[in-house]
Amino acid sequence: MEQKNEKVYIGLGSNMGDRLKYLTDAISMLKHTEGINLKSVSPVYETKPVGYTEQPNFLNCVVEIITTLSAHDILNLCMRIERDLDRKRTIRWGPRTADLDVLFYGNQVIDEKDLTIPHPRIQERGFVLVPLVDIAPDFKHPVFNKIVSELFHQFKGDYGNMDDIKLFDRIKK
Ligand code: X6L
Ligand code: MG
Ligand code: MG
Repeated sequence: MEQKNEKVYIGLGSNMGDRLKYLTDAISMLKHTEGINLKSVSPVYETKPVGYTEQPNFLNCVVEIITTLSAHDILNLCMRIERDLDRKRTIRWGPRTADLDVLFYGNQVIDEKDLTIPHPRIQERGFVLVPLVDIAPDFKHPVFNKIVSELFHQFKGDYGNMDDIKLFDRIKK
């Protein structure tokens, strides 16, 4: 039987409590899931909040995994990890212990009511693009047909404020 492995990128964020521990625990939970092989963990950046700005700074990073799980399996797993890490959904775009967003699922384009892949805002968010460039500069966005380093170059011209993002730490794989 055919067993497909997909390269998947997940963006992680935290801006409550022990932010680095929440990111580390989320990555550990991904890594210990059957059907997931953790390939790469980007550096962790401290970033100014975007969207709803009256909240604490975030820590953000991106991981690459190889997986036999479906896109929906990955989405459900990310939501379960958020719940296990005590994420409460009160204010939209408000503070959270752990946020896991599926950025890419291989080169697949998925547009369903509960799941849009690639994540529709990758190209506008420094806190996603900067760590993504670190681990996947040559990965091609399947909608824009541009590689991540090109999206980042464009971001700096269109939206970017590189003062809003600073290298913070590293998490061991
Ligand atoms: C107008 C209206 C312009 C809304 C932008 C941007 C909304 C980003 C939500 C927006 C708008 C978001 C993080 C964050 C959030 C994070 C940092 C979001 C969802 N998550 N800021 N803000 N890191 N630095 O992970 O991304 S809320
Ligand atoms: Mg998010
Ligand atoms: Mg999210």
